[in-house]
Amino acid sequence: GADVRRRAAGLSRPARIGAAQALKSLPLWRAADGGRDAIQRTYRFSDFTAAFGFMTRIALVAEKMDHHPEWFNVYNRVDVTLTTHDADGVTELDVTLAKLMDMAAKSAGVKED
Ligand code: H2B
Repeated sequence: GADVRRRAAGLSRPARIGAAQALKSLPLWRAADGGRDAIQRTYRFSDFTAAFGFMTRIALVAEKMDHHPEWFNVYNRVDVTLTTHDADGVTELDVTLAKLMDMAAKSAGVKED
């Protein structure tokens, strides 16, 4: 798994920083409700094609990072939850993925919040 690959590369597993710290650099994200250390954002696009195009681009990024979103799509809406399961909470990997998602969403014509 990721842990083994990261160890093989001489890297340690990412440390938990927590949602509050992560949110300092992610103005459009919020802390997950329900006592889980995770961050969430809902994206709305013009239609399903734009939403799924966004998801397709992010799927490739996530696979390369070996860091995967929890997400839920209905038509033009994508609800995203990010957390690092290996660290039992939010890490810099989630901040990095969130920023990449925000950039990809802009390219896909995300609607204003
Ligand atoms: N994604 C997320 N969000 N957190 C993880 O801890 C994680 C992951 N671990 N994707 C990876 C996969 C690991 O489970 C596999 C075995 O590489």
